[in-house]
Amino acid sequence: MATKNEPLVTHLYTADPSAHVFEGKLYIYPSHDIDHDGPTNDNGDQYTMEDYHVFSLENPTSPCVDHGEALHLRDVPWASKQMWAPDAAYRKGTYYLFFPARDKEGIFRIGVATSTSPSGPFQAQESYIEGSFSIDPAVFVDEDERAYMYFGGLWGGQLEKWQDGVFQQDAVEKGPEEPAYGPWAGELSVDMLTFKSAPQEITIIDEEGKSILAGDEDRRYFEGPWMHKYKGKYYLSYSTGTTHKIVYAVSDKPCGPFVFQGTILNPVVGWTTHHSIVEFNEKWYLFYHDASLSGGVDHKRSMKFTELHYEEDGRIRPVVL
Ligand code: FUB
Repeated sequence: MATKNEPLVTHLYTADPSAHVFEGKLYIYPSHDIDHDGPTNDNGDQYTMEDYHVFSLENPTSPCVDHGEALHLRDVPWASKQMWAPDAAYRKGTYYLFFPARDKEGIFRIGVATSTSPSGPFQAQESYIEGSFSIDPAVFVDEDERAYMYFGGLWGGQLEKWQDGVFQQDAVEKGPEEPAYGPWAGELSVDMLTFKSAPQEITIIDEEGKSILAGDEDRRYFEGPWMHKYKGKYYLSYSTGTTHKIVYAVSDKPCGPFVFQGTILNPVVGWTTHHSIVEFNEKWYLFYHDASLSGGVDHKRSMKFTELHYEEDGRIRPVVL
């Protein structure tokens, strides 16, 4: 059993935990970090992951169970390397594992694999989702059963290279006074394997209705989107990357525009920060990672969780670890 701010497991390095309640249990879909001595850079070459394990908790005080390898790179026909932050969803008897990886040309795409069990094993589709790009898929199924995928990450995640709808290796990054890059969102078809319509970029604005700017590194989107709904409002939370925070913005609609609210989690040990938010038995939990177990090695991270609280007005109380 993990205690507050302790790794959920210590036999593997795990990161980017996406938590869901399936079949009455908490299931966690993290990245599986690999130990190596290769290069570390802004392109994210240090994140060399090759497979996914699925984990579960009967409840927040029970031991974390490792269900073993659920999908390996060798079984994904279109992918070449770097299986980064995944997510999972359920619809009509099938579990879907969504995951980013580089294709054979080195371009990040988002794929999907299916299983009849939340713990896998998952069977990958022949190709990535048509029209997908970049990293960090987060799939949200709304109360009306419509499913949306949120995705995108700067730098190693290549988001800034897709601004004209095609991959441009030499795309010029936006200046600090320009509106920031947003995450993208696309509604999924009922088969959960394709986009129903082309994904669109999401706008994040401040309380005066002005766009958050690219130079506003304490508030602008970097990577790791997550969507949840609380009292009828849509909460988009994400990592600010270079300032290492988890922050959030709120909207009345699933695809925004979203109004920036504040910080959920201040910087943790390690460069990246990545989270998910889930309700279980009428309590809310933040799943996150840090690199404390490895002594601060950025690509050797451990998933953790803590309870999350809302204020009366719907604001999220910043987490104190
Ligand atoms: O785990 C690899 C990458 O690091 C993820 O895709 C990002 O969100 C960051 O956590």
